[in-house]
Amino acid sequence: MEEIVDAISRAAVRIKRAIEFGDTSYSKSLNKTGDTQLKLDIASDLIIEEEFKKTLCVKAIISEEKETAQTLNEDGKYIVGYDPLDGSSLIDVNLAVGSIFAIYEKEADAKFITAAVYVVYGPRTEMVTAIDDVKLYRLDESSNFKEIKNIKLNKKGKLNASGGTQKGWADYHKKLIDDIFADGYRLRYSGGMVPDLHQILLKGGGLFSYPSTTDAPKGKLRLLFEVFPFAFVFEKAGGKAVDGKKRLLELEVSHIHDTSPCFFGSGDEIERVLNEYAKH
Ligand code: P6P
Repeated sequence: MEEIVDAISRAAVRIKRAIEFGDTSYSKSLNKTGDTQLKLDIASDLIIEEEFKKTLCVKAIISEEKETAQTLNEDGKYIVGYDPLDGSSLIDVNLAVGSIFAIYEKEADAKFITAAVYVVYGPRTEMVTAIDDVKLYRLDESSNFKEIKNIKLNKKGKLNASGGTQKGWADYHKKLIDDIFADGYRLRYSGGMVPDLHQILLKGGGLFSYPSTTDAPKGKLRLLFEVFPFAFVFEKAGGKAVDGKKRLLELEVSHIHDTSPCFFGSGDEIERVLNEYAKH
């Protein structure tokens, strides 16, 4: 596992430089989910592939930017699902973006996830690893990630990151979100999953939601390389992660680009979600 974190650290340093000084224009190609790819999406994906190719314990990789899985080292133990540059469309307005990694043994499935790592490219470059516990690292002036602290969620938080097109929300979802704001929670939503969830983890808790909507009935966020890794991080940090009815880490995957409605948060906030959604 240390080899994988080292590979991600090397890739993160290279991707940080590509974001700061690279070509931020759009390419002519689309990814599997139909998003037009930034040249940076493609460059970041290539950087990560190159670093994992040197990491013999990585058997295969599944990238959000590619249609199918790729075998790298036949005798490897792990399969890594990753989103190389999540929220990349925010780069041209200079907002934080991130890379997300789920590490699976045997096969890419929630029941075989053994670790999760994400990197936030913001005013500072930070990395969070969830293996046995959740640790925060920060890139220092010599481009090394230094351990800062362990991350633990409080039982209840103050932030509410309410995603998804609001005109497409179910009435009961709108009631849930309005009730949370009526209790004094603060809206914190940038449109970047990584910084939005990072903020909730570091500010002690709250709720991030990307529900089923009329325009995205199965939600928008991808199971293998966005939802499962953050569900693993939140549960290891003492929080919970559900689809409205059940644990996200109990969901089955039928296609590598499957999505799901998702809620990540502190225990109290997730209980509110489950109570409201149980009525429908
Ligand atoms: P919306 C970025 O495109 C992303 O995949 C996640 O990073 C983010 O949480 C979500 O989409 C934002 O979606 O519909 O609010 O723009």
